[in-house]
Amino acid sequence: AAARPKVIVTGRLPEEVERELQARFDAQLNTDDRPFTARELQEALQTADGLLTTVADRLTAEVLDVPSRRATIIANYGVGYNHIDVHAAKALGIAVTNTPDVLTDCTADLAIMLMLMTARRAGEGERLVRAGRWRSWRPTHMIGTRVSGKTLGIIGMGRIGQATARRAQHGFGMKVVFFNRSRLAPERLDGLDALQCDTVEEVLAQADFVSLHCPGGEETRHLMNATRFAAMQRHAFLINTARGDVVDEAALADALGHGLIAGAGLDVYEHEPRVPAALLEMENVVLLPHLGSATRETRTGMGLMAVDNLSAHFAGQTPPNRVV
Ligand code: 8YV
Repeated sequence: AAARPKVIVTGRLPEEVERELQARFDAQLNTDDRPFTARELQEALQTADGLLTTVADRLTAEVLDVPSRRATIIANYGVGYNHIDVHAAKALGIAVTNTPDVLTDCTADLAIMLMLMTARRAGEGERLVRAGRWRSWRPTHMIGTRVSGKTLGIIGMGRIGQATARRAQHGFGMKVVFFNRSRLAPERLDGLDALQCDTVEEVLAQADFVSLHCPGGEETRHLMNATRFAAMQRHAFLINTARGDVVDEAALADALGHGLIAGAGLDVYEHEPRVPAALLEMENVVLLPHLGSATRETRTGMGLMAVDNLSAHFAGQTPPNRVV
């Protein structure tokens, strides 16, 4: 029998996924769960037929363009792939795949959770109780902001943006306004009642909550900058479950510091796992460690999807979720 394709896995994955990888490939699992260095990624590209990578791996043009490369596919664990230079991969003839759809619901759930947490001061309240600083119930204690019936502004109306909008509209009776880089035909909204804006500014001017759902990378880098924060309503909140680089973190800290916006709920950061010190001090900011897809069900689904992409590629087919 022909040798099984060799696959190097850069992160620890759910058990079921690791079992499947071992069943189908000559899989080298990352048992100590430590992120790969650039050098280790290059060695992996030289010694394996395929890599299964995560958002923790920086696959720059320099890393990809390694001499005597053996790998012909990078199956990314995650829908976002701005950590992979896909233009370089394409030029080198390396296939790249991602894992859309399976994480849409859980990421949208998390966006809603951040919206509720910031508006209702959940993190702050929890810290207070745990610190033993809750003295008594008082009518004016820790007053938050009503979510139901407010206006949600979505930047990036793809799968996750729409799933978030649907939850907001059906669960909380919110009005939805949105901006998408290419204008969406009404039938693409699948019955969702949402007002499409021509500019980001139009969304910012109306929204009580602004939730980011666009991809990261050059095109959207610092889309939320000082000018855009100034264009938000002073009582509005920013929610980011997309990518850290969509937000200019220094400008965000500034806007929060000067009361230009009311608060922020963040799951992603410009330089993960680093979080700006200024944000750590602010009670009106909720900070999560990139948990959007972090449920047992979704993480397993993502893994099995990556495995299927690898299988199809090694069988000489176009992988179902090919990006390039
Ligand atoms: C993952 C994500 O946690 O899919 C994405 O784009 O950000 C998350 O689902 C991460 O990408 C894992 O590699």
